[in-house]
Amino acid sequence: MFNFFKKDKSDKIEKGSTLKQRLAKSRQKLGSGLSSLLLGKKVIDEDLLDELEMLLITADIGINTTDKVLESVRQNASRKVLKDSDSLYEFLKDALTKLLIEDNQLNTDTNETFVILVVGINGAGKTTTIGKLAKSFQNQGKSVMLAAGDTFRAAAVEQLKVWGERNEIPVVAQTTGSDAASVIYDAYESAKAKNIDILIADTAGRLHTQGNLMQELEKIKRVLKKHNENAPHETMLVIDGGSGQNAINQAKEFNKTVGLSGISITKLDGTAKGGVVFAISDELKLPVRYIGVGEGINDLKPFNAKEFVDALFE
Ligand SMILES: Nc1nc2c(ncn2[C@@H]2O[C@H](COP(=O)(O)OP(=O)(O)O)[C@@H](O)[C@H]2O)c(=O)[nH]1
Ligand SMILES: [Mg+2]
Repeated sequence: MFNFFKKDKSDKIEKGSTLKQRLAKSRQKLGSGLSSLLLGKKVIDEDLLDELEMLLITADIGINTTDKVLESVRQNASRKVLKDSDSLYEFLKDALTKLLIEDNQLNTDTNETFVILVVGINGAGKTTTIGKLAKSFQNQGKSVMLAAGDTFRAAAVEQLKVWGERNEIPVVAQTTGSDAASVIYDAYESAKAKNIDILIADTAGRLHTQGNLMQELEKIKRVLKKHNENAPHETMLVIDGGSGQNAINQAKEFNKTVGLSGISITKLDGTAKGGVVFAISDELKLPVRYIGVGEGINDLKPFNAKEFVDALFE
């Protein structure tokens, strides 16, 4: 779970720390793939468009989004707006950027405790993302509290507590098996009483097909809302970027059942499936709040559309 415990940083230094370096695999697939396919003034014909389609799909941009992009390429090619494949390269970069939502930032400035409820399947990176987020809010001078809402596994509660102690971030927890909604509610009461700026609630991993567990999330939201109709201020889904098209289905299902306000995408450092970020933005129309590009505490970046596209293409 919390690999910040690992002391060995050699891996990080090798990988390099710029976004471009961290996204190297996706950059190789998408950026280099497109430049070798398109640059060099080839004519735009059906063969080239077929190859382009294949490339976009294998870069995990998804069939729906790829269709949409290709449709606009065809229209512009037939209107002679696109004269050759070099102009197509620039056109695609632009078209992909437009699929992303411009304003993705999570604004936590309120005059009350801002509550972030973090949901997702097992292993997506929820707890790690919470640790990174808590630290970054703390560095910005904000007071943070965590709620150990993953009450299924003793280790999950314990690890969050240990991590919280080390980082001087209070963690509200109860014994394993206790009701997640009541843990989170208690944490909320405590955070409010102490004027904490941001409360981040962890939850147990679940699949959208697990009805009882999805109901638990609904209950958490209901209990919070009873107290303050604005809470949770953010319901954030964490998904593993390496799960490609599966990530899109997860996002759709979670959105349908619990209602999301933002998505964070982890593990983009280890995968060539980074194209999924475009598909998620396009199909869900939800902001991508943060991207995880490594296991270290500083490896969570607020998502910025232009920076992301530049890191893949420039
Ligand atoms: N490489 C990499 N690993 C990550 C990232 N985010 C999380 N992980 C790893 O994914 C695994 C599962 O994370 P965890 O937070 O326990 O997932 P949870 O079950 O959703 O709480 C851990 O080994 C994390 O270190 C990331 O951005 N990059
Ligand atoms: Mg966890």
